[in-house]
Amino acid sequence: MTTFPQLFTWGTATSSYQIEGGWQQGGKGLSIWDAFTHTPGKIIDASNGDVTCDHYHNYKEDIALMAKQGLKAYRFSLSWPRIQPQGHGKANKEGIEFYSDLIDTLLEHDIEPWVTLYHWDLPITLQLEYDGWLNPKIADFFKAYADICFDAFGDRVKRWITLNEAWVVVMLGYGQAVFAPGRESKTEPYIAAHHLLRAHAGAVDIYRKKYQHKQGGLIGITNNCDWREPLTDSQQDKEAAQRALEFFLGWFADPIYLGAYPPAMRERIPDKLPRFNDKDLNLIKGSSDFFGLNHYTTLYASHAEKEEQLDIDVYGNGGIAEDQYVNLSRNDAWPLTPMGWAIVPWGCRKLLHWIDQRYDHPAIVITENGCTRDDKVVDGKVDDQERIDFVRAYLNEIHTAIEQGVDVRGYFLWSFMDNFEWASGFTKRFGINYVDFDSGKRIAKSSAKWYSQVVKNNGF
Ligand code: PNW
Repeated sequence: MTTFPQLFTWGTATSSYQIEGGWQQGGKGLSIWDAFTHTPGKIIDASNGDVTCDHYHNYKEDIALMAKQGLKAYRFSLSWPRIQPQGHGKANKEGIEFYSDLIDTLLEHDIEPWVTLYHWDLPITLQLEYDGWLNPKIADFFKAYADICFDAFGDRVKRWITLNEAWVVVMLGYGQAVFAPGRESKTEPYIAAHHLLRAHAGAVDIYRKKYQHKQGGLIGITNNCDWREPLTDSQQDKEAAQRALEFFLGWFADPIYLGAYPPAMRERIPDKLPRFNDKDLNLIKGSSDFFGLNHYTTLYASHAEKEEQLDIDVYGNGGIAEDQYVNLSRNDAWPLTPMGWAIVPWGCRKLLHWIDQRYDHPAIVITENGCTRDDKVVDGKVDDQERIDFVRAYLNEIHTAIEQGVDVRGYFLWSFMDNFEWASGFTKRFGINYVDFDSGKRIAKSSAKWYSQVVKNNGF
């Protein structure tokens, strides 16, 4: 049997917009995702998160299911417009009560809450009045919002994540227009990224100054990154893969762990990259107590010599290709999930080593990993072997990395239950608990049972 370290955290994850519903209830304001989904043409199946899993009304039942499955930790996010309907100003009492009850219910079931402050549902007022993440002022708004949350929940919440996947926010939201707020630009992602980093650091600062010493929790950021494997052994391709990783994860992790944007970015796009002032940099450097990582897939990287050689948009998740001079590709032998994401478990191990070396052996928490499969319900059950195989293979590689000395402290499976998968709507199902969206019923699937065994045995 493969066993994980004694204090390893096992859990599952969700986010507010994807599961809550109750979009106009309890005094909640609107978010950019409410507006985006209600705009015809933005979501594949024209669906939205108005109701989704209706977790807002069923959270007690959902938490009871978690407990039944032996889950020890649950990562979820707070809806900023549920807490501050206008994005600034007074907190909404009903919103605070909702999350307060949810947290109490988790603790009653001995489940540790891991709370993300921002998983993409920006109050729409901040978009309309201030241009969202493009405005430097957003950092102050985020800090004030974070302060409300630490004050209201920090007596019981000991694990905080400021931002989920700043890379997705800026690349898909401000670069490629596929996520809210739906902007398409070659320069705005760098500006939005800059203010996301400043906002993160401001929230961490207030936690450390006002709360951490008395509440005793930890705070960090979660970034996402695929692995980039050099296409060939050539020096040029190796450098291309390194460059691609610096433009992906280094963009957000280098300022926090090394105090500057990565060398590849500073060399190639000095004029596009905003500069930190000393005050910002002081706050950003060292602003994460753990290294939150979401990891899903791997691509090859190869060097492009000139612009004409760039294969732009073939694999649209590489950042701004013209800035990197990197081409991405796939091995035909790699199996694909229905999302089109390649299943390459060893890429996860290599990425963990890359992080370990570059950032001097940080404590890493895998805050998301998982896959979507074409599940079918037969007689109230789902034969979910493909997802079990996926998770087992990735966990094996993570375990190998731990044996080789990488400090991995936890694993959160995405996702606790099927939910609204952003631009894919309800056409993709990541959850280990099947949700019948017509009746709102949850069906525990085979992988849910298997994963709970892993959790119980602290190994597999
Ligand atoms: C993450 N990409 O999103 C999010 O944190 C979850 O909310 C989401 O449901 C999950 O992964 C599955 O998609 C991502 O294009 C979205 O590289 C897109 C990308 C990566 C992560």
